Amino acid sequence: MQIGTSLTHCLIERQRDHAGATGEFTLLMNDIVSACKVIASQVKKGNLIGILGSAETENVQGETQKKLDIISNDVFTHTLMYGGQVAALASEEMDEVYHLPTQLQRGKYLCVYDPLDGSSNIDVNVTVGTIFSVLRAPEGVENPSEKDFLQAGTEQVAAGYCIYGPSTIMVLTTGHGVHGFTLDQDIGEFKLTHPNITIPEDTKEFAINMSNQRFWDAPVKRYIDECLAGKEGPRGKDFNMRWVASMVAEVHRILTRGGIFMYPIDSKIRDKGGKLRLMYEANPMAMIVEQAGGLAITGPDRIMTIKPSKLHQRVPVILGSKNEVQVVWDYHKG
Ligand code: AHM
Ligand code: MG
Repeated sequence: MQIGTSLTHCLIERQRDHAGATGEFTLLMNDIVSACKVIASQVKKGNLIGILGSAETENVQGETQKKLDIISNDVFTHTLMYGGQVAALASEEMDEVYHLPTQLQRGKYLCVYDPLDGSSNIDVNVTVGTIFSVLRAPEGVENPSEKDFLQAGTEQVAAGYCIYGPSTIMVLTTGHGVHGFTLDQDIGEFKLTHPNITIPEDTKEFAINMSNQRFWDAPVKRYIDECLAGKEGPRGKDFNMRWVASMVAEVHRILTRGGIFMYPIDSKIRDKGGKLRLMYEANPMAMIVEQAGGLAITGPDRIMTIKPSKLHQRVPVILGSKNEVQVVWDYHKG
Protein backbone atom coordinates (compact mmCIF):
# COMPACT_ATOMS: atom_id res chain seq x y z
CA MET A 1 0.00 0.00 0.00
CA GLN A 2 1.33 3.34 -1.04
CA ILE A 3 1.68 6.35 1.27
CA GLY A 4 -1.25 8.66 0.62
CA THR A 5 -3.68 5.85 -0.28
CA SER A 6 -7.06 6.46 1.31
CA LEU A 7 -8.15 4.24 4.21
CA THR A 8 -11.16 3.08 2.18
CA HIS A 9 -8.95 2.02 -0.74
CA CYS A 10 -6.58 0.21 1.64
CA LEU A 11 -9.53 -1.72 3.08
CA ILE A 12 -10.82 -2.62 -0.38
CA GLU A 13 -7.32 -3.78 -1.32
CA ARG A 14 -7.16 -5.98 1.80
CA GLN A 15 -10.61 -7.34 1.05
CA ARG A 16 -9.31 -8.66 -2.28
CA ASP A 17 -6.66 -10.71 -0.42
CA HIS A 18 -9.40 -12.61 1.43
CA ALA A 19 -11.21 -15.12 -0.73
CA GLY A 20 -14.89 -15.09 0.21
CA ALA A 21 -14.80 -11.61 1.75
CA THR A 22 -18.21 -10.01 1.39
CA GLY A 23 -17.26 -6.39 1.97
CA GLU A 24 -19.21 -6.26 5.25
CA PHE A 25 -16.08 -5.58 7.30
CA THR A 26 -15.11 -2.75 4.95
CA LEU A 27 -18.57 -1.23 5.40
CA LEU A 28 -18.28 -1.52 9.19
CA MET A 29 -14.88 0.17 9.11
CA ASN A 30 -16.29 2.96 6.96
CA ASP A 31 -18.93 3.57 9.64
CA ILE A 32 -16.27 3.64 12.37
CA VAL A 33 -14.27 6.11 10.28
CA SER A 34 -17.34 8.31 9.74
CA ALA A 35 -18.10 8.31 13.48
CA CYS A 36 -14.53 9.28 14.34
CA LYS A 37 -14.59 12.12 11.81
CA VAL A 38 -17.69 13.55 13.48
CA ILE A 39 -16.16 13.18 16.96
CA ALA A 40 -12.94 14.82 15.72
CA SER A 41 -14.90 17.77 14.42
CA GLN A 42 -16.81 18.17 17.72
CA VAL A 43 -13.61 17.89 19.79
CA LYS A 44 -12.01 20.60 17.63
CA LYS A 45 -14.92 23.01 18.07
CA GLY A 46 -14.90 22.60 21.87
CA ASN A 47 -16.61 25.38 23.69
CA LEU A 48 -17.48 27.26 20.50
CA ILE A 49 -20.48 24.93 20.54
CA GLY A 50 -20.68 24.69 24.34
CA ILE A 51 -19.72 21.04 24.72
CA LEU A 52 -16.99 21.17 27.34
CA GLY A 53 -17.63 20.43 31.01
CA SER A 54 -19.53 17.89 33.01
CA ALA A 55 -22.86 16.39 32.00
CA GLU A 56 -23.65 15.91 35.73
CA THR A 57 -24.40 12.21 35.09
CA GLU A 58 -22.52 9.04 36.07
CA ASN A 59 -21.64 5.98 33.97
CA VAL A 60 -21.86 2.39 35.22
CA GLN A 61 -18.38 2.69 36.73
CA GLY A 62 -19.53 5.59 38.91
CA GLU A 63 -17.45 8.13 36.99
CA THR A 64 -18.92 11.53 36.22
CA GLN A 65 -19.53 11.82 32.49
CA LYS A 66 -18.40 14.80 30.46
CA LYS A 67 -20.73 16.28 27.85
CA LEU A 68 -18.30 15.12 25.16
CA ASP A 69 -18.31 11.55 26.55
CA ILE A 70 -22.04 11.41 25.96
CA ILE A 71 -21.96 13.15 22.58
CA SER A 72 -19.18 10.85 21.33
CA ASN A 73 -21.05 7.79 22.56
CA ASP A 74 -24.22 8.90 20.76
CA VAL A 75 -22.32 9.60 17.53
CA PHE A 76 -20.52 6.24 17.56
CA THR A 77 -23.60 4.24 18.55
CA HIS A 78 -25.95 5.87 16.04
CA THR A 79 -23.51 5.62 13.17
CA LEU A 80 -22.92 1.90 13.74
CA MET A 81 -26.50 0.91 14.54
CA TYR A 82 -27.83 2.15 11.19
CA GLY A 83 -24.92 0.73 9.18
CA GLY A 84 -26.31 -2.84 9.11
CA GLN A 85 -23.00 -4.56 9.96
CA VAL A 86 -23.32 -5.07 13.73
CA ALA A 87 -25.54 -7.40 15.74
CA ALA A 88 -25.11 -5.43 18.99
CA LEU A 89 -22.90 -2.76 20.53
CA ALA A 90 -21.29 -2.08 23.91
CA SER A 91 -19.53 0.98 25.26
CA GLU A 92 -17.82 2.37 28.33
CA GLU A 93 -20.63 4.90 28.54
CA MET A 94 -23.54 2.42 28.44
CA ASP A 95 -24.34 0.19 31.42
CA GLU A 96 -25.63 -2.71 29.36
CA VAL A 97 -25.24 -4.17 25.88
CA TYR A 98 -27.00 -1.97 23.33
CA HIS A 99 -29.60 -4.06 21.49
CA LEU A 100 -30.52 -2.85 18.02
CA PRO A 101 -34.16 -1.84 17.50
CA THR A 102 -35.99 -4.73 15.80
CA GLN A 103 -36.58 -2.89 12.52
CA LEU A 104 -32.85 -2.38 11.89
CA GLN A 105 -30.69 -4.67 9.76
CA ARG A 106 -28.20 -6.77 11.73
CA GLY A 107 -24.71 -7.84 10.71
CA LYS A 108 -22.19 -10.42 11.84
CA TYR A 109 -20.02 -8.20 14.03
CA LEU A 110 -20.01 -6.87 17.57
CA CYS A 111 -18.25 -3.63 18.37
CA VAL A 112 -17.06 -2.52 21.82
CA TYR A 113 -15.72 0.99 22.31
CA ASP A 114 -14.54 3.74 24.57
CA PRO A 115 -15.96 6.67 22.60
CA LEU A 116 -13.73 9.29 24.22
CA ASP A 117 -10.84 8.01 26.29
CA GLY A 118 -8.87 10.36 28.52
CA SER A 119 -11.95 12.36 29.53
CA SER A 120 -10.06 14.20 32.27
CA ASN A 121 -8.15 15.93 29.45
CA ILE A 122 -11.17 17.26 27.54
CA ASP A 123 -11.60 20.52 29.44
CA VAL A 124 -7.86 21.28 29.48
CA ASN A 125 -7.52 20.87 25.70
CA VAL A 126 -5.12 17.92 25.82
CA THR A 127 -5.20 14.95 23.45
CA VAL A 128 -8.05 12.44 23.73
CA GLY A 129 -9.11 9.54 21.51
CA THR A 130 -11.62 6.84 20.60
CA ILE A 131 -10.73 3.15 21.13
CA PHE A 132 -12.61 0.27 19.50
CA SER A 133 -12.55 -3.51 19.24
CA VAL A 134 -14.40 -5.59 16.64
CA LEU A 135 -15.55 -9.12 17.52
CA ARG A 136 -17.59 -11.74 15.67
CA ALA A 137 -21.19 -12.24 16.79
CA PRO A 138 -21.90 -15.91 17.48
CA GLU A 139 -23.64 -17.49 14.50
CA GLY A 140 -27.39 -17.88 14.73
CA VAL A 141 -27.77 -15.48 17.67
CA GLU A 142 -30.34 -12.89 16.64
CA ASN A 143 -29.94 -10.62 19.67
CA PRO A 144 -26.50 -11.04 21.27
CA SER A 145 -26.32 -10.61 25.04
CA GLU A 146 -23.45 -9.75 27.38
CA LYS A 147 -22.11 -13.34 27.39
CA ASP A 148 -21.69 -13.21 23.60
CA PHE A 149 -19.32 -10.26 24.03
CA LEU A 150 -17.16 -12.03 26.62
CA GLN A 151 -14.47 -13.20 24.19
CA ALA A 152 -10.74 -13.17 24.87
CA GLY A 153 -8.67 -10.49 23.14
CA THR A 154 -7.17 -13.14 20.87
CA GLU A 155 -10.63 -13.41 19.21
CA GLN A 156 -10.65 -9.78 18.06
CA VAL A 157 -11.20 -9.35 14.32
CA ALA A 158 -9.81 -5.83 14.38
CA ALA A 159 -8.83 -3.14 16.83
CA GLY A 160 -7.98 0.50 16.54
CA TYR A 161 -7.98 3.96 17.94
CA CYS A 162 -8.44 7.45 16.61
CA ILE A 163 -6.30 10.09 18.28
CA TYR A 164 -7.57 13.68 18.37
CA GLY A 165 -4.31 15.58 18.72
CA PRO A 166 -2.69 18.32 16.65
CA SER A 167 -3.63 16.01 13.78
CA THR A 168 -6.31 13.33 13.78
CA ILE A 169 -4.84 9.88 13.18
CA MET A 170 -6.61 6.53 12.87
CA VAL A 171 -4.44 3.55 13.84
CA LEU A 172 -5.79 0.19 12.83
CA THR A 173 -4.95 -3.52 12.88
CA THR A 174 -6.83 -6.44 11.39
CA GLY A 175 -4.16 -8.88 12.53
CA HIS A 176 -1.77 -8.11 9.66
CA GLY A 177 0.39 -5.38 11.12
CA VAL A 178 -0.51 -1.90 12.28
CA HIS A 179 -1.14 1.05 9.98
CA GLY A 180 -1.78 4.73 10.67
CA PHE A 181 -3.92 7.09 8.58
CA THR A 182 -3.94 10.86 9.02
CA LEU A 183 -7.14 12.82 8.44
CA ASP A 184 -6.75 15.32 5.62
CA GLN A 185 -9.12 17.95 7.06
CA ASP A 186 -9.50 19.73 3.72
CA ILE A 187 -11.07 16.76 1.95
CA GLY A 188 -12.31 14.81 4.99
CA GLU A 189 -10.39 11.65 4.15
CA PHE A 190 -7.95 9.48 6.13
CA LYS A 191 -4.77 8.79 4.16
CA LEU A 192 -2.06 6.25 4.82
CA THR A 193 0.83 8.05 6.52
CA HIS A 194 2.26 5.40 8.88
CA PRO A 195 2.43 1.98 7.17
CA ASN A 196 3.65 -1.10 9.07
CA ILE A 197 4.26 0.56 12.43
CA THR A 198 6.74 -1.29 14.64
CA ILE A 199 7.63 -0.49 18.24
CA PRO A 200 11.36 -0.30 19.01
CA GLU A 201 12.22 -3.29 21.22
CA ASP A 202 14.24 -1.23 23.70
CA THR A 203 13.39 2.01 25.40
CA LYS A 204 14.46 4.47 28.08
CA GLU A 205 11.03 6.02 28.61
CA PHE A 206 8.31 4.93 31.04
CA ALA A 207 4.79 6.22 31.66
CA ILE A 208 3.07 5.63 34.99
CA ASN A 209 1.02 7.71 37.41
CA MET A 210 3.72 8.20 40.08
CA SER A 211 1.17 9.50 42.61
CA ASN A 212 0.13 5.86 43.15
CA GLN A 213 3.68 4.74 44.00
CA ARG A 214 2.99 3.94 47.66
CA PHE A 215 0.12 1.61 46.68
CA TRP A 216 2.00 -0.52 44.09
CA ASP A 217 2.92 -4.18 44.47
CA ALA A 218 6.57 -5.21 44.90
CA PRO A 219 7.40 -6.09 41.23
CA VAL A 220 6.25 -2.68 39.92
CA LYS A 221 7.94 -0.83 42.82
CA ARG A 222 11.17 -2.66 42.03
CA TYR A 223 10.95 -1.95 38.30
CA ILE A 224 10.31 1.80 38.71
CA ASP A 225 12.93 2.13 41.48
CA GLU A 226 15.48 0.61 39.11
CA CYS A 227 14.45 2.97 36.28
CA LEU A 228 14.81 5.94 38.64
CA ALA A 229 18.25 4.75 39.76
CA GLY A 230 19.41 5.45 36.19
CA LYS A 231 22.93 4.86 34.94
CA GLU A 232 24.23 4.08 38.42
CA GLY A 233 21.49 1.50 39.07
CA PRO A 234 21.05 -2.12 37.94
CA ARG A 235 19.57 -1.06 34.55
CA GLY A 236 22.67 0.96 33.70
CA LYS A 237 20.78 3.67 31.79
CA ASP A 238 18.94 6.91 32.52
CA PHE A 239 15.19 6.88 31.94
CA ASN A 240 12.80 9.65 30.92
CA MET A 241 9.18 9.81 32.14
CA ARG A 242 5.87 10.88 30.56
CA TRP A 243 2.25 10.80 31.83
CA VAL A 244 -0.47 12.32 29.65
CA ALA A 245 -3.40 10.57 31.43
CA SER A 246 -4.75 9.70 27.98
CA MET A 247 -4.02 6.09 27.15
CA VAL A 248 -4.48 6.79 23.44
CA ALA A 249 -1.76 9.45 23.55
CA GLU A 250 0.59 7.18 25.54
CA VAL A 251 0.11 4.25 23.15
CA HIS A 252 0.54 6.52 20.15
CA ARG A 253 3.83 7.81 21.56
CA ILE A 254 4.98 4.24 22.20
CA LEU A 255 4.10 3.23 18.62
CA THR A 256 6.08 6.21 17.40
CA ARG A 257 9.26 6.06 19.47
CA GLY A 258 8.96 3.15 21.92
CA GLY A 259 8.35 3.19 25.66
CA ILE A 260 6.46 1.36 28.37
CA PHE A 261 3.02 2.31 29.70
CA MET A 262 1.80 1.00 33.02
CA TYR A 263 -1.47 1.22 34.91
CA PRO A 264 -0.70 -1.65 37.30
CA ILE A 265 -2.80 -3.07 40.09
CA ASP A 266 -2.39 -1.26 43.40
CA SER A 267 -3.84 -1.67 46.88
CA LYS A 268 -6.22 1.27 46.33
CA ILE A 269 -7.96 -0.35 43.33
CA ARG A 270 -7.34 -4.04 44.06
CA ASP A 271 -11.02 -4.81 44.71
CA LYS A 272 -11.93 -3.31 41.30
CA GLY A 273 -9.34 -5.46 39.49
CA GLY A 274 -7.46 -2.50 38.01
CA LYS A 275 -8.15 0.92 36.51
CA LEU A 276 -8.50 0.32 32.78
CA ARG A 277 -11.26 -1.69 31.18
CA LEU A 278 -10.41 -5.00 29.54
CA MET A 279 -12.78 -5.14 26.59
CA TYR A 280 -12.59 -1.63 25.17
CA GLU A 281 -9.26 -0.28 26.46
CA ALA A 282 -6.81 -3.07 27.31
CA ASN A 283 -7.68 -5.64 24.62
CA PRO A 284 -7.72 -3.37 21.57
CA MET A 285 -4.51 -1.63 22.69
CA ALA A 286 -2.91 -5.02 23.43
CA MET A 287 -3.74 -6.24 19.91
CA ILE A 288 -2.27 -3.10 18.36
CA VAL A 289 0.87 -3.26 20.51
CA GLU A 290 1.46 -6.97 19.87
CA GLN A 291 0.86 -6.53 16.14
CA ALA A 292 3.51 -3.81 16.22
CA GLY A 293 6.00 -6.18 17.87
CA GLY A 294 5.48 -5.16 21.51
CA LEU A 295 4.06 -6.97 24.53
CA ALA A 296 0.94 -6.35 26.63
CA ILE A 297 0.54 -7.97 30.06
CA THR A 298 -1.38 -7.55 33.30
CA GLY A 299 1.75 -8.26 35.37
CA PRO A 300 1.69 -12.06 35.57
CA ASP A 301 -0.35 -12.74 32.39
CA ARG A 302 -0.73 -11.79 28.73
CA ILE A 303 -3.77 -9.46 28.49
CA MET A 304 -5.27 -10.99 25.36
CA THR A 305 -5.62 -14.49 26.85
CA ILE A 306 -7.95 -13.37 29.65
CA LYS A 307 -11.48 -14.71 29.30
CA PRO A 308 -13.66 -11.76 30.33
CA SER A 309 -16.21 -12.41 33.06
CA LYS A 310 -18.16 -9.17 32.56
CA LEU A 311 -18.47 -6.36 30.04
CA HIS A 312 -16.96 -3.61 32.16
CA GLN A 313 -14.23 -5.77 33.74
CA ARG A 314 -11.06 -3.90 34.72
CA VAL A 315 -7.50 -5.17 34.44
CA PRO A 316 -3.99 -3.97 35.20
CA VAL A 317 -2.19 -2.91 32.00
CA ILE A 318 1.53 -2.94 31.22
CA LEU A 319 2.41 -2.59 27.54
CA GLY A 320 4.99 -1.33 25.08
CA SER A 321 8.54 -2.07 23.98
CA LYS A 322 9.11 -5.82 24.04
CA ASN A 323 12.34 -6.04 26.05
CA GLU A 324 11.18 -3.54 28.65
CA VAL A 325 7.79 -5.22 29.24
CA GLN A 326 9.65 -8.53 29.47
CA VAL A 327 11.66 -7.16 32.43
CA VAL A 328 8.44 -6.34 34.30
CA TRP A 329 6.97 -9.71 33.35
CA ASP A 330 10.05 -11.51 34.71
CA TYR A 331 9.77 -9.57 37.98
CA HIS A 332 6.18 -10.76 38.35
CA LYS A 333 7.15 -14.34 37.62
CA GLY A 334 10.17 -14.13 39.89
P1 AHM B 1 -11.39 7.27 31.04
O1 AHM B 1 -11.79 6.14 30.13
O2 AHM B 1 -12.43 7.54 32.08
O3 AHM B 1 -10.98 8.48 30.29
O4 AHM B 1 -10.13 6.73 31.90
C1 AHM B 1 -9.05 6.11 31.28
C2 AHM B 1 -7.83 6.97 31.39
C3 AHM B 1 -6.69 6.50 30.54
O5 AHM B 1 -6.73 7.06 29.27
C4 AHM B 1 -5.49 6.97 31.31
O6 AHM B 1 -4.37 6.19 31.08
C5 AHM B 1 -5.95 6.86 32.74
O7 AHM B 1 -7.36 6.89 32.71
C6 AHM B 1 -5.43 7.99 33.59
O8 AHM B 1 -5.74 7.74 34.90
P2 AHM B 1 -5.26 8.72 36.11
O9 AHM B 1 -6.15 9.90 36.03
O10 AHM B 1 -5.47 7.88 37.31
O11 AHM B 1 -3.83 9.06 35.88
MG1 MG C 1 -11.38 5.15 28.77
